[in-house]
Amino acid sequence: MKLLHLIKRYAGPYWPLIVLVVLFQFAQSVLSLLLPTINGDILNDGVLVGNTDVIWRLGGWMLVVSLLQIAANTLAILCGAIIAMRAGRDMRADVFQKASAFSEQDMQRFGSASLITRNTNDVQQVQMLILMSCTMLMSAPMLSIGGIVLAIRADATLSWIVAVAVPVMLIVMALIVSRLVPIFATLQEKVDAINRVMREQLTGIRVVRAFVQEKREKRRFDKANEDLYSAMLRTGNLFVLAFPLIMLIVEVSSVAVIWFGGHLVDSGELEIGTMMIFLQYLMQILMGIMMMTFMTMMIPRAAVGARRISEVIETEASVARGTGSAAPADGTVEFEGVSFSYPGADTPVLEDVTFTAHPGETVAIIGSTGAGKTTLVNLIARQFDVTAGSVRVGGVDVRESDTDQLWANLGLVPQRPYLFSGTVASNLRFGDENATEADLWQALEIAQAKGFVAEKGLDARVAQGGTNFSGGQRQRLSIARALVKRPRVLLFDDSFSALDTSTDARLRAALDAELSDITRIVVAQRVATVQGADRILVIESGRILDQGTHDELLETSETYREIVNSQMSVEA
Ligand code: M5T
Ligand code: MG
Repeated sequence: MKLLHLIKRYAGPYWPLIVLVVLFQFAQSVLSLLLPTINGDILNDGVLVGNTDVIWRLGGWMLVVSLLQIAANTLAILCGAIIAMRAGRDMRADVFQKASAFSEQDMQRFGSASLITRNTNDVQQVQMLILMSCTMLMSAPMLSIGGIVLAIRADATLSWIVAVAVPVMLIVMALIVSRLVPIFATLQEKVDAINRVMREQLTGIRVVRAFVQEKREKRRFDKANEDLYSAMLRTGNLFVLAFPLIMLIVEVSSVAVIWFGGHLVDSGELEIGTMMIFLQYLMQILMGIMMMTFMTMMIPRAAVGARRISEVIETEASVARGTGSAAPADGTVEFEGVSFSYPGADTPVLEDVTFTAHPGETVAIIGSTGAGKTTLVNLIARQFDVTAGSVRVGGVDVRESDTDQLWANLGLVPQRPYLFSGTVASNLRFGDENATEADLWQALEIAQAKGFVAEKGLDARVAQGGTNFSGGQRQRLSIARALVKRPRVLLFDDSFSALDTSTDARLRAALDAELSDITRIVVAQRVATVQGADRILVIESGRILDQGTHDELLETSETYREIVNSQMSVEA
């Protein structure tokens, strides 16, 4: 079972603490079982009356045993808490690390909301179970079984009460557990649903407002919320029912002991102390059963959590990290007969793409929406693996090169630039932690971002996703971030689209002047952006239709001429 496996894996390393927990639980149970006997002996001892010496001695003895029992219990809980918290910490670290390595495809499979629930709520369930086990996995059965044995030994004539109370308790508990388990099993998914809806709405809040869809979205959230509410309410109802039932069984059986025991005491067949011993053991037995029940109830919820955690931990990221040790020798990017289809799709997005970009060259890619430009760029960064052919960077197939080395050589400016919460400087230093302020300013200058950053300073706050910057500012910051890295290959995926034409032109001029030895691959929609490139690839439906310089293409390529004409007429 996944749960056991997970507990073994994450609590296992703390085995010295587990040994301590077992010892403390054992000590605590033995001491608890000892108490009623001492207690009863005091009552049975006729000499007690008026004999202060004996009272002090036996009373003191009881006090010592109780204190020892409390100490053992406290230590067991303390060690248990340490084990559980550490196991939880380690689990979260592993889930985070796994999720960070996930490719786009894996992310889509789990969904980010679910990954977050898995790493918080699910881990918490397993952690709780570990904690509960550490406090009572051993003491609960010891108390009930030891209690039964000692109660029977104390007085066989009252034992039939145990024989009735224990099965009744077991049946009631079994009924409650059997009702709770199915509800518990679905709780996690409902928490997931809440997170998913809330996350989506917060991300898309502007769209929701602009389209006046707040009511609809609210209904969607209410439904998920209502779902969780009613499931929680049902568990609550069962608990409310459980406690009075348990108390009823406990009280009725103590009344029975006193009633029947009282008669026996009356007729001189039973000593009053023995009756008290019996009564206290009966309580311990019932308490033990109750504790075991609560543990049993935790198991299904924790098991669901464990399954969901294991799914993440056991998933091999679909694009494995390169195993090879080869590092790219230079900035050459080569595509050789590359075809690619997205997993699960039947039509290829790229077909038989072949081209080479040498260090210092600018290769531009132009083509209509959905032509496969982003896909092509992502293949260089090995976000996906090619279906056929090969992609080589610096002469090494990307699948055979060391992934960290590969990425260290690439500076990617994604189509949708993402900035992290922090400051402008902390975002730029993603490229190189040790970059000096002068380096940062230089990069900002090339990226034409110096103007607006200078106003706010390098320590200007950046909101999550960079939402407090305009689209064009974000693009330029993410260009600067790639430049700080000083890579051998720069990949611009439509990175100039949000810039006005004059900023675009200045940016390209600065890039040409400063980065003459760097390979540049520029995806663009605007002819002006690609015009000066050493080679322009015109792609359509994943195929390279034509390639050449601007002037050559004007001569040879029908499609390129159409693109040029369409943009001329718009601008004219
Ligand atoms: C090309 C499909 C998409 C399109 C084709 C990124 C991505 C794309 N596709 C997927 O199925 N899954 C994905 O994760 O691939 O898409 P593209 O490469 O993004 O095209 P583009 O960059 O040329 O387009 P644009 O709009 O950025 O100019 O059919 O469905
Ligand atoms: Mg794109």
